[in-house]
Amino acid sequence: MKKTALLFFVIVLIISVLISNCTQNSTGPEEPRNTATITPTFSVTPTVTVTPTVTATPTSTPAPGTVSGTLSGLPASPAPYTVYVDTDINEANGFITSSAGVYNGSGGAQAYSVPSVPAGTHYIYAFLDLNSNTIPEVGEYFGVRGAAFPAYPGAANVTVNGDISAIDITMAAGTATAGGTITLPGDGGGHNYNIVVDLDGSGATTDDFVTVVSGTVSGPSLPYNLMVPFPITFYVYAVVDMDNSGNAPNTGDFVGIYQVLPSGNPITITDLSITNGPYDFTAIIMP
Ligand SMILES: [Ca+2]
Ligand SMILES: [Ca+2]
Ligand SMILES: [Ca+2]
Ligand SMILES: [Ca+2]
Repeated sequence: MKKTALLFFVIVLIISVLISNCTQNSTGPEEPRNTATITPTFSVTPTVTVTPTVTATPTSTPAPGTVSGTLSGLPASPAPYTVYVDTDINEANGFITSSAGVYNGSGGAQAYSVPSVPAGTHYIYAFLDLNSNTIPEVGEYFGVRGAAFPAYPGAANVTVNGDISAIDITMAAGTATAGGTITLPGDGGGHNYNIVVDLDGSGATTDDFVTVVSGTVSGPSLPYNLMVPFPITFYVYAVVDMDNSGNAPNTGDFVGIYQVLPSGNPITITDLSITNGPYDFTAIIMP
């Protein structure tokens, strides 16, 4: 064998031995394997069943209707009457609806009917205007459903849901519910005066007059009594027409308002069984 071949043989032998050792190592005792148990994690989502809540829908809504009844306690005098439906007991600040007619003066009672009253709970009140001037005055007749004047109900008490009948109202003659004396700046004798119960204290707005008392002055002072048929807040003022020019005040007329010029103080009455006051004040000569 040549030297080169011998060397090759030796190298092959060494490599064979090395490979043999490596094989033995790889086939030696196995190392313990990781035996940890892998537990799968499952997320269980609860199944919630939602049951829809069904709310019963009302099948009817409140309906407007006709309110009818009888006014009783009326005097033996023919006169126009008006029945009001309102959110309060105060015709002068507006009302929901009304119905007017004429009482013929017999029997002391009058049937009434107010059509197309909106659904809801309302006050119902009536006025008999003996002198047909549309102004409430002492001796004229008033009534509110649920109480007899001077009493009145503390809350609206007539509920409308369709036609409603037998809403009877007891009427009674109104008395003076407020009064006082106006001191004039001179003798106004023989001149006409107007004393106004007004919601806002301004004669520029006349649709909020509650009542007006008119007459002729007889001296330097002017006592007055008023029929305020409602438990309300109002202003009182007076004009004496010193130049006989008419109702509108002008320079030289006597003017005044309870209690101080120019704005006055409001008056609130709640007891209609007495003459509230005295609400005295002093007038001046209009500049
Ligand atoms: Ca009103
Ligand atoms: Ca009247
Ligand atoms: Ca006014
Ligand atoms: Ca005048």
